[in-house]
Formats: sequence, C-alpha cells, structure tokens
Amino acid sequence: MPNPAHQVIIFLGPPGAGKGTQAERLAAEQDLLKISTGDILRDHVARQTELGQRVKPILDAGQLVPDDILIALIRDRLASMESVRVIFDGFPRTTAQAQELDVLLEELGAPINAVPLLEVPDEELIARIVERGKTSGRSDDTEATARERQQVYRTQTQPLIDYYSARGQVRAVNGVGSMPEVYGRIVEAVR
Ligand code: B4P
Repeated sequence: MPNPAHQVIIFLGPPGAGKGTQAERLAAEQDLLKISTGDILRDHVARQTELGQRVKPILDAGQLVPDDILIALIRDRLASMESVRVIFDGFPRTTAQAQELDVLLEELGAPINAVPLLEVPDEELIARIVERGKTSGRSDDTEATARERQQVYRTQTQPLIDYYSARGQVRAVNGVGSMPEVYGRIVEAVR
C-alpha cells in the first residue's frame, strides 16, 4: 500500500535544460530532497575519493558512469529514508537505471508521482553550457563535450521518455524562457 507521505518526482531533459536549477527551487518550496547524481559524482571528484578518481575521466569525456555505480549510490541514499520525498535530478539516465529505480521504489511503497520533461532546442543548450563554463570550473562545460553529452542523451537517455510515457507519467514542459517562467510551468505540470 503506497504511503501518501511519499512524493517522487523525476526530472528528465537534455544536459543544460535546467533540471538542476529548477529541481533546486522545487525541492526547497515543496520540502523535498533533491538528489542530483551529477552533484554527487562531482563531489567525489573534488574530494579525490577512490570513486572520484575512477569517474573523473568519464565525466570529462561527457560519457555516462556505469549503471552499477549509480544504482549503488541511489540505493544508499534511499535506504535510510522513512518517507521518500525526493526529486531525482539526472537519474535515471538509462533504461537499466530506470528499471532498478522501479524495484527500489516498489520495495519502499513509493510510486513515481510525476516526470517533468524539460524541452529546450539543442543550440540553446550548447549556449547555456558554454556560458556556464565561464564560471563553473566544470571540465565538461565546453562546447565539444556538450555536443558529446547531447549525443549520449539521444542514444541512452531519450528512450526513458517512452518508458515513462507508456505509463502516462511524462509532462512535457517548455524550458525556454526566464527561470521563474519555466518554474511556473513546472509547478503546473507536477500539480
Ligand atoms: P549533470 O550534473 O546532471 O549535468 P547537466 O545535465 O548539465 O545539468 P542540468 O540539466 O541540471 O542543467 P542546469 O540546471 O545546471 O551531469 C553531469 C555528468 O555526470 C554527466 O555527463 C555524466 O557523466 C554524469 N552522470 C550524472 N548522472 C548520471 C547517471 N545517472 N548515470 C550516468 N552518469 C551520470 O542548467 C544549465 C545551465 O543553464 C546553467 O548555467 C543554468 O544557469 C542555465 N539555465 C537554467 N535555466 C535557464 C533558463 N530558463 N534560461 C537560461 N539559462 C538557464
């Protein structure tokens, strides 16, 4: 029996679409925990943990980190939660990750409430990432890596749109406009 205290939102969208930006505000305003796998991995890189050293070249190349690593990270985060009030930002990114997340959420009795999909044209995505690269210090914020990440998104992550659409969970959101404008659309979409 699902626990009504649970709330699970999965942000989908290409790199640079604004998932992190919007998930941060939604989490703060709706008392949810934002779990950003990109942030978790970058933190490991910054602290030079064993995992960080292993994944750094993968992040730098704009490729995806192996599924088993991500699944273990997410399993750990969810294990200690009594009520699962979570926004996933950047996870799942492959069908294998999505299937494993289903299993974990089923065990916790926490169904997915909504899957907002942020839609932004490719060239605007590249422009945003290159702009962010001027200050972010992120080694993957270059035009070449951004284009590689777009390609990876198309082949490995886009199939998730069908995966969640088949269950009627995807809510397409126009991600072009000011950050507050986009946020307003997301609030409507997840209501
Ligand atoms: P992420 O950290 O998830 O990177 P992202 O896709 O760039 O972020 P996002 O879409 O959230 O964009 P943001 O809000 O920052 O992943 C990085 C890497 O980690 C991956 O390439 C991969 O190697 C690895 N990884 C992470 N998760 C993984 C997984 N599950 N499996 C395998 N590997 C994984 O916004 C982008 C920019 O646009 C910002 O500068 C922002 O200020 C700006 N912006 C936002 N909204 C805007 C708006 N409305 N108008 C103008 N600009 C806007």
